[in-house]
Amino acid sequence: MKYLGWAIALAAAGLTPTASGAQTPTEAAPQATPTPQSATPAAEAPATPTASADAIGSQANVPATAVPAPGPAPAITFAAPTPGVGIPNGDIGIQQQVTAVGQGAAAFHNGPLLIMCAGISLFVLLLLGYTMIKFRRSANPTPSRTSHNTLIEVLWTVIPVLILVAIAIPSIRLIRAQYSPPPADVTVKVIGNQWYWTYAYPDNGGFEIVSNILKEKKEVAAGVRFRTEADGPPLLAVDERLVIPAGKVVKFIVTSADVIHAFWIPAFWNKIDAVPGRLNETWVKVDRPGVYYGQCTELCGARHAYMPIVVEVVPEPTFNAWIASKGGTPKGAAPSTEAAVTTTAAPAPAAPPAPAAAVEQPALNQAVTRN
Ligand SMILES: [Cu+2]
Repeated sequence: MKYLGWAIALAAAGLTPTASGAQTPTEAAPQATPTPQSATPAAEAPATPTASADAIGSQANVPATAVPAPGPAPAITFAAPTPGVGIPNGDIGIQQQVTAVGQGAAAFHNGPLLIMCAGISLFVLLLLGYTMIKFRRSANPTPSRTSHNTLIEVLWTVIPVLILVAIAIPSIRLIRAQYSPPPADVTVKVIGNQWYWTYAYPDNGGFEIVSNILKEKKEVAAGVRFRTEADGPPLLAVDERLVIPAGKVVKFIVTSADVIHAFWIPAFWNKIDAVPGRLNETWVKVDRPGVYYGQCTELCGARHAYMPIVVEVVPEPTFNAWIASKGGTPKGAAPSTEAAVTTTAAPAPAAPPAPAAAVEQPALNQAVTRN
């Protein structure tokens, strides 16, 4: 019955759960106002979400019967995360990197740096042990008076210098790569707020989306959108994802509307402060479509732990369609009226297709929002 209620609500208002205010309450961000009719000018859109040209593998979570034809189709179905990629999975060490800078940095850390650290630690430990045993008091009743040894002093100065130079050269090369962005294909302005993120696409019509954490089912009232497994793990799932195209240089201009936050997606190897009144810049180029999770990493107040970041990397055609569905304009294109997009990432596991699951997951239909 609840399921039927959703279907009726969709048909009557042309709204998806998020658009109808199913939003994390209280401190939740001001949501972009949905435009019930014009935002989804797809009354003729196929009733089956998977009929989208961009559906590439994972199927939409809403069965065909959930959308009463010929009403407006639910707009966006996001991909589910891929275990082990872009998401913490309990492993120690650095997350699998999906950018060239990240891969270089992780390889440098996991290879030469760890080997050097372990070697130096072991050497110092052995030296200490040797000294403690060989020069113990009982074996040396008359202590040595040696105070200088030119050779050793030169060695313990020169060798650390060489080690530091060996670390500095690849490190500086990596820093230069990180802070010398190639010309951007897409620009996203990232704004930290207490305690949510907004993402604006200035080159694509300037629309802005608001991204709030998704609460657990038991924390929200009936009918309000809650987190599902397809959204991601607890405390990391959001209602609106930051969508970027695969294989393109994406520039992030990062700032804040209130206090200092930090924008961090571990799989991208980028962490940059969001400072009020200041524009910081970082960039990524991700070839692998998928869902990548991050968090605010600057203590920014009481709900600092509740402003996660979710980036979904999609093929460029899907990205352009998503832009259009948000009321934006794909770069270099005339304003589009396309809607009813299914954004999916290739390796994502299919979400449960059972109607019962759809009842439990009213949230997967993303609202079409526009400014
Ligand atoms: Cu923050």
